Amino acid sequence: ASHHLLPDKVSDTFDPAQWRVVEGFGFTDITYHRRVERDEHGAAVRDLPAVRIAFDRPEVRNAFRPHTVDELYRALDHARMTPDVGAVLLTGNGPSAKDGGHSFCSGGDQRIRGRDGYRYASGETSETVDPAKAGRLHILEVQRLIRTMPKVVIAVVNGWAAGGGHSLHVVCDLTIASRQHGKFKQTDATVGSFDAGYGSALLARQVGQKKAREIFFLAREHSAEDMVSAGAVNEAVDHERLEEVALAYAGDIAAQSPQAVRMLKFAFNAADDGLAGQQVFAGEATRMGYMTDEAVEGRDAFLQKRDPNWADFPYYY
Ligand code: S0N
Repeated sequence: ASHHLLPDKVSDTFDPAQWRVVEGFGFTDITYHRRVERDEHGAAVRDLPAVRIAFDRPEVRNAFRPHTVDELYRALDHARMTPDVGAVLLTGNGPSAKDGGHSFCSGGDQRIRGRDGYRYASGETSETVDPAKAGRLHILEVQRLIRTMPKVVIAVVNGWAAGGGHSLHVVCDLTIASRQHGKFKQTDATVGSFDAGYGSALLARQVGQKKAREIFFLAREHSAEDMVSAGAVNEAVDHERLEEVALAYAGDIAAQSPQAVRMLKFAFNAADDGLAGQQVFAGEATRMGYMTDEAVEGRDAFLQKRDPNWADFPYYY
């Protein structure tokens, strides 16, 4: 019945008519929506193959605390395992009720970070923070999930992408950004942090070594249009059209073969991901191999306790 109701308008870029809440999670730090088609009465009649996952802490520029990262991982993993979802929009809610600031994500919540982080804890307290999690950069697990999930993840940069938020956009398959509010600033070095993995090395693949080093070493602000020119952002669009354009991307992706998109994503990753990239690509190749008569013969021969007969299977096609 709740599918007949429009969800709350969680962000200025969010069109409630396009979405339903994905129920059953009780998220506090993120929102999770599934795209729907509605009939003329506004009732959701069909799920469409896109989801929207958004940071929902606009008062701290959508910084993530450990609990936020846990929720983000669960939503992404749910999207990964939902067979009829082909694209994930990752974005930030807002603007901030406090000062009107727009943000995609400003990285790790600096009040709860690493050694002695509880001194500054706010929102999450020394009682509620799991010390093991505060000391652990499990946002890197989220990066790996985005990188290896067999779906296209689109960063929809509606405001600041800073620090670890900048790195999240870098690891996404595609990025579109608000022309008016999308801002990019790699502040890791400013706060004594350093994403020495995808956040830096993959950025250098996208924009070149000199530009990537400039982005990190100078920690300057870059506009959406600058980042399009640099090669790190696919498109800068007017803020009020951000979701519409993101959904058009998701729609075009849904028109392609899921298997082909997945193999292409893993192929694009493979060269930079070493053996881990080969393993992900090879896993899909093996899954396809299992569907051939040849692999079925190998399995059946084992189960029937006989020698396999490869006579029907050529060495060269
Ligand atoms: C994003 C920036 C540039 C926006 O500037 P603007 O618009 O002037 O807003 P502010 O007034 O600065 O901010 C508004 C309010 O939001 C709070 N706030 C902003 N960002 C954070 C944050 N990351 N953590 C906590 N609070 C944040 C401000 O304090 C302000 O609050 P009030 O109104 O109460 O004063 C600008 O805000 C900015 O530069 N932000 C910091 C960006 C940053 O350095 N991020 C961290 C970089 N490093 C990482 O992300 C690596 C991962 C990581 O840190 C981590 C993650 C999990 C576990 C551990 C770690 C770890 O490193 O140890």
